[in-house]
Amino acid sequence: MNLIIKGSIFFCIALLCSVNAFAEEVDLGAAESEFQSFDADNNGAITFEEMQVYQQKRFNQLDTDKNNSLSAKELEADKTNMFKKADKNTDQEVSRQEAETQFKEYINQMDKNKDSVATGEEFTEYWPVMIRF
Ligand SMILES: [Ca+2]
Ligand SMILES: [Ca+2]
Ligand SMILES: [Ca+2]
Repeated sequence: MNLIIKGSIFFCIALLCSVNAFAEEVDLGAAESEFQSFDADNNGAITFEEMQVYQQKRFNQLDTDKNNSLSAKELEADKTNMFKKADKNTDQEVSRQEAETQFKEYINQMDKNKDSVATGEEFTEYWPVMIRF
């Protein structure tokens, strides 16, 4: 009995600590400034098109050898992990198609009320999921 109580207390403390660490680790200020780089027309909402425009622009920046594919080395410059997650066939390369699919998935998951745009609030809420590998 004692052991079970001790065990559950330990579990609760561990849980509390991890929640705290999570909150401290994620910089929501970064989410706000990142939102603005997605929201090209500054209307406070990100459309599917704006998401893909951002994705293509960022892809071009990361693809330094211009072979239309992001290698593991090129992906090191992707500090947000947004592109690293796109490698679905795990060949250590992210193709344009994979990046497009990944960013479609991001906005679908962000857009909780399914009005086809992601607001700043929806974006900030989803931000920690998006940048986590
Ligand atoms: Ca917009
Ligand atoms: Ca490349
Ligand atoms: Ca929405």
